[in-house]
Amino acid sequence: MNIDKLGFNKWFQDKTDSDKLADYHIARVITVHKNSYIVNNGKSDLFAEVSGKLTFDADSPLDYPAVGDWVYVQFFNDESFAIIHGIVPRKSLLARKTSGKKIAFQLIAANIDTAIIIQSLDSNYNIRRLERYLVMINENDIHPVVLLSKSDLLTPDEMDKKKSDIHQVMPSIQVVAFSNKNYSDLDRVKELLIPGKTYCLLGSSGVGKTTLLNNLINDDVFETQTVREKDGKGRHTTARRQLIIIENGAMVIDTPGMRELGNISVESGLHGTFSEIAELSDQCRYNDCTHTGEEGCAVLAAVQDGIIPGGRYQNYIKMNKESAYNEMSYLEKRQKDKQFGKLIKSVMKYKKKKDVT
Ligand SMILES: Nc1nc2c(ncn2[C@@H]2O[C@H](COP(=O)(O)OP(=O)(O)OP(=O)(O)O)[C@@H](O)[C@H]2O)c(=O)[nH]1
Ligand SMILES: [Mg+2]
Ligand SMILES: [Zn+2]
Repeated sequence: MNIDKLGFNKWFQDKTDSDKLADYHIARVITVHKNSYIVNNGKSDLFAEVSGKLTFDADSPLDYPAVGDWVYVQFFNDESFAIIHGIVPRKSLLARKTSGKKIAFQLIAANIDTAIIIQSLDSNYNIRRLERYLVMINENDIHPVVLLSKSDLLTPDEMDKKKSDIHQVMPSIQVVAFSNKNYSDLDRVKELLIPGKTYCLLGSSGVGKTTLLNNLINDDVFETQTVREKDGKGRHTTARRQLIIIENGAMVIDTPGMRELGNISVESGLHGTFSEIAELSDQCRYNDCTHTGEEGCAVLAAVQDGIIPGGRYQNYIKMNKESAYNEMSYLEKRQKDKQFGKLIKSVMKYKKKKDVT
């Protein structure tokens, strides 16, 4: 095998710094541990660490390698160990803003061609959550596909209803329902995976991402775990992101289920996912309409007429707000938080006073 088979195509060749190729080799990051990596150079897997200079120069988590990244490496000990010196420009990046005061990013994966969002057809199925995933993916210019797992739990009619509910709000998205248990339509899932392309499995803990991967490689290599009886939630079994090459030569990245998908929205992703709202806003009376109560708002009118489902509208407004908050500068945010802190303090004082009198 060589690195072309791992997906190193012309796009990356053109972006590679030829000076660096005099000193370094190219490899792909296939596993990210806490402070170390496993890379593959087209021949074998090697343990790797980043160079001191890379750490020193890094300003944010975005400057560190993610699973799927192409990196410049130096080999040691007969190609059994590697030092990562730099990252080849990324074609795409799945990252999300983490919640909390500081604006920080968590890298999910790099150089993904298609993101596979998995929801299971039990209590996990949720169109609003699907929209949130799509916003994250749209903003990163990655092709999305939806898989509905655990189809064995539903009748064909119930399943068709859930599929058509998705298509009602997202007409063009590809949706495939399948089962890891009785293998129904597993072939259709396999057909989605093209050799040389990179896929990333996304979805809540317990939906069956790792079980699917085990089915794709016909082996129980990776650990899975039953879902808690009480609330149907998974237990966060997969702890790290790793890239696996399946039989036909497609590459699949398994990820740990995300606890929450807050704070990820950015303008372009929102507009891509809620395109009918973006289009309607041209017809609002005011240019800066927030669609929350203005007169002559075309979006609100469409909600009232039932053209846009209420839940979808609420989700849009909520994500829009989060996006505005995230795009504030760090200082602005701190000020806002401070103001909020002051407000809390004065309320507490007031309460105390009241308690005393
Ligand atoms: N009935 C049914 N159960 C399934 C199906 N797919 C997965 N499961 C079960 O769901 C549980 C969770 O599966 P995992 O593959 O560990 O889920 P995961 O998405 O990898 O979860 P995390 O690693 O925690 O993110 C396991 O007990 C699986 O056997 C399916 O299609 N039908
Ligand atoms: Mg897993
Ligand atoms: Zn409006």
